[in-house]
Amino acid sequence: MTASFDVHRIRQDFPVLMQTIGSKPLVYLDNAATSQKPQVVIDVIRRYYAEINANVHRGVHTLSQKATAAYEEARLKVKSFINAPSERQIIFTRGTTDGINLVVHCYGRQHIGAGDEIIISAMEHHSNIVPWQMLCEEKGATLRIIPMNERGELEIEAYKQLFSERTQFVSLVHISNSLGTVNPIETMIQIAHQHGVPVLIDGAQAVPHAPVDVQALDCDFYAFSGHKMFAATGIGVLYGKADLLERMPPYQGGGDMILSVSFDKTIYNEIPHKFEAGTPHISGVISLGAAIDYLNQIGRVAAMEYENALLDYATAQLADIPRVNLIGTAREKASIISFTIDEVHPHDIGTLLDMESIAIRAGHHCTQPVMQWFQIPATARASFAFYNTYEEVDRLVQAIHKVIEVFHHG
Ligand code: 7TS
Repeated sequence: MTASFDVHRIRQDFPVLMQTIGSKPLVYLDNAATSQKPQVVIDVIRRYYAEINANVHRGVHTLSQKATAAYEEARLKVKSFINAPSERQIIFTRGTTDGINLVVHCYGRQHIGAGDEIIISAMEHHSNIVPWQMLCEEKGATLRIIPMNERGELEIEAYKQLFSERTQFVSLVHISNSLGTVNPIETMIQIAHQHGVPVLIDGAQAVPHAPVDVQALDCDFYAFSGHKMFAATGIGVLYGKADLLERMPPYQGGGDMILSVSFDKTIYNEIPHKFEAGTPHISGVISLGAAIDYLNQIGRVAAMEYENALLDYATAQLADIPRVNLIGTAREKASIISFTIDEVHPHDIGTLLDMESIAIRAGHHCTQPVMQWFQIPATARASFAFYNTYEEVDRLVQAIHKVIEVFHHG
């Protein structure tokens, strides 16, 4: 337990957490799906619309200048947050899914052809499978899959064997949303680079949980979502190495992504604007800046250590309950626990926990191949954030006992 982390004070910052559902205080354990928003993030969105709403990059008037300054200031905050070399390498997207699709569309379609191979892992979210499958279908390329073991850890020796002359790209999840596995991406990126192959990292679950340094990782692309890191929905970030981004064609055509347009010739804007066609999600971007300020203020490492301690506490208790099976027991894990209960469908677990005012997710978590690997239809998943408490873990454990009671002795 980290004594320096005052979770009860932190919780006061999140108005959603203050409510009761039915007669009991809400226990929100669905943070991997989306996180709650601190008051400072909510305030910044309200203030933007109440005081400075204007379009960016196009007006000489005061409000437009203020909106543009706030928008570009948020880009600088993201740059520092992930230690990117330059703000030119920070592209605002709709989220992780959009960032991955951008890379597939703008990099993949240029560099991947018939007979080529793309390596992904057995634990990818659908958003890091389906866009690559679509590209393979279009180009006649093939997906190669890094296998995992029964703990839900990727097999690094098998990964090394997957590389061939035809390997053009590696796309990997940093932290698995259904298993909680933290992948050794630094090593995996190095291995890909030894073969001259670029790597995209899906950081949707990693950025909310741990400090990320894109230069230390040396990844070529890194995608994540604002809504999972305490900012608004509909906003995300794609980081890319500058030389790759500069050589890539635009994603969509429209306003803001051009320097000049005539019917004879259009000249595209510089990065990152080349990839941000149309009016962006201005309030979302500003909310992301506020979420970053908030995370820096509470202390990223302290929050991560607290979450990890909470994970250990919850795992030890759940592992002790007869008929509960933990799915995903990697040695390196983040604060996500997937589980099943013998002869109880995960959806029934979710419904019964909801009756106890405990929000978890039940389903395949957009990782159907993971479910197929474990030969289960779905899991129940509790995912923690730094605002969750030990008391909430106790309530989860009690409620699971109750589910077992209902199904096995009822
Ligand atoms: N990659 C991972 C690892 C994810 O967990 C998710 C969303 C995505 C990509 C897609 O992010 P989006 O913001 O573009 O939708 N994961 C989940 C989840 O676990 N439950 O709901 C959404």
